[in-house]
Amino acid sequence: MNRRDKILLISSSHNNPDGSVARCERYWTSALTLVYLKAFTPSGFQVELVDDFMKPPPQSTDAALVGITAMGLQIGRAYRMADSYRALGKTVVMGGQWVSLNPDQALQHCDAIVLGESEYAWPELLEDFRSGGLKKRVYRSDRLHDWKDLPRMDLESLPLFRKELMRESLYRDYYFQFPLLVTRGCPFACDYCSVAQYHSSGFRMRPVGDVIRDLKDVRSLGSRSVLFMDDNPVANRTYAKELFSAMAPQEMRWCSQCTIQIAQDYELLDLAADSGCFLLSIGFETIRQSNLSEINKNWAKAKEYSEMIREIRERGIQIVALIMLGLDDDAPEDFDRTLEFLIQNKVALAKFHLPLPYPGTRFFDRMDREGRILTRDWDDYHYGNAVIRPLKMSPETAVAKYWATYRDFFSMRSIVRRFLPPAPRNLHISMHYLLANLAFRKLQRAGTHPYLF
Ligand code: B12
Repeated sequence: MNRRDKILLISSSHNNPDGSVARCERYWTSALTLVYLKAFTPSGFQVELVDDFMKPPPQSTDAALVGITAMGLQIGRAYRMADSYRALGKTVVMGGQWVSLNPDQALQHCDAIVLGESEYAWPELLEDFRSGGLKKRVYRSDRLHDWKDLPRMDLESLPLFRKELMRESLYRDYYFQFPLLVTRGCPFACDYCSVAQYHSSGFRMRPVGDVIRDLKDVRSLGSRSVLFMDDNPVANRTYAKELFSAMAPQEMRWCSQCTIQIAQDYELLDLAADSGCFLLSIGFETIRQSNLSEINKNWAKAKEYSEMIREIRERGIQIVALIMLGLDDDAPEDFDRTLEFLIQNKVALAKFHLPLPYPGTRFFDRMDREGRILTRDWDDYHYGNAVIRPLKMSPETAVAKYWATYRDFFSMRSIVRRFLPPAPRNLHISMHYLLANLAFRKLQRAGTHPYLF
């Protein structure tokens, strides 16, 4: 039986190269997408949330409508799931960044898509569905939500959150980093970035008071640790300073993705540290300025990176460096130079990426024009694959150097050089990431990618 008042919302996982589905027993954080959509669902619908990363979505369901979200590498599996639910007679809808940048491709697999932000389009789609059926194949709202007074999200229903495990853990504060929405988008227009494309380089902020309300909700769940669901929370310095000042008395710990802009203003950096920032994932991308120019990220200055990293570390904030290897001006030796740079600058963790052009970005269009796209099988779109032909080496060399760089990043010598002496502030955080390095080293030595893609 198909129930029109029941919705199954799925966050897709991805397929491993051997075809198995990537799964985990517990995870350190969660996206907010599912609970956010649930919060915007009109009353009268029953909503079931499944993160495919944790458990397989039900093969049979009485829900008439299935909504699927996917990021990056997950899109291939998401499309296959959409096809199979449609074969069961379900109405399938999809949304998110990949889908919004590639609407025609997505529409081959589902009945309708929500293009762009869905705060208004999602309820409209559901009302259409309830009152007889979808009226459009593409739902797109003509206005953006002002992001004030967002409905409260049911964080306990996050499928990846295992409350009982968190409560039992000695490492409770590190165990699960609750997702927190603060800002959306980024004003820059780096060519490879789907966020820039999706938000047309727009940037929006939630009122500081609303963010503090959500922080208190997390606190009431017994946690002091949050991860911003942001792309660049410091894009507006005045706002970021106000936010961090308001966060400090809450005595929470937080981590986030952000740009190196955070280290262009030491007052901002001090406030971030004092408000509980312990880890930042920063897209340095490359230590060659010519490469930064190539990807339209010339606003970042590679020659300033060392000093900026030192300033961040001195304040007790650890860094995850996001690095692209094999950009157009990189020769194989540049992989080694970059590795040495990360070691010398005592970077806690690094995530290496061979250049991966997401369709719908300017980077993809350029690679396509230059005839350098090597595969259009989206399951291949992970960071250890040569998806584009590099200019100064063969794809095979790029892949071999990629894995060698990971191996050497997690060598004992590298770990010792990166963690000794430890950062002067927040010694326990340094120790935590030292242990994390040893765990990733073990995975890497066992032949597994140190991080889940
Ligand atoms: C949290 C997060 C994660 C977590 C997810 C854990 C989990 N499974 O729950 C972790 C850290 C594991 C992760 C991993 C990855 N991530 Co991620 N992640 C995010 C992050 C920071 C927040 C997502 C979020 O909650 N946003 C808040 C919600 C409310 O916004 P939203 O998801 O965009 O949803 C809105 C709309 O898009 C729309 N919508 C979205 N989906 C759907 C579906 C339906 C049916 C409808 C109606 C609407 C709709 O409605 C919402 C309201 O407007 C985003 C960045 C960002 N700012 O969103 C990146 C982001 C989504 N991730 C991205 C990527 C690439 C990845 C990885 C592939 C990276 C990698 N290392 O390989 C992996 C994939 C994981 C895997 N296993 O395969 C990219 C996606 C790019 C793209 N073109 O698809 C993003 C945008 C980051 C970036 N800057 O590039 N990620």
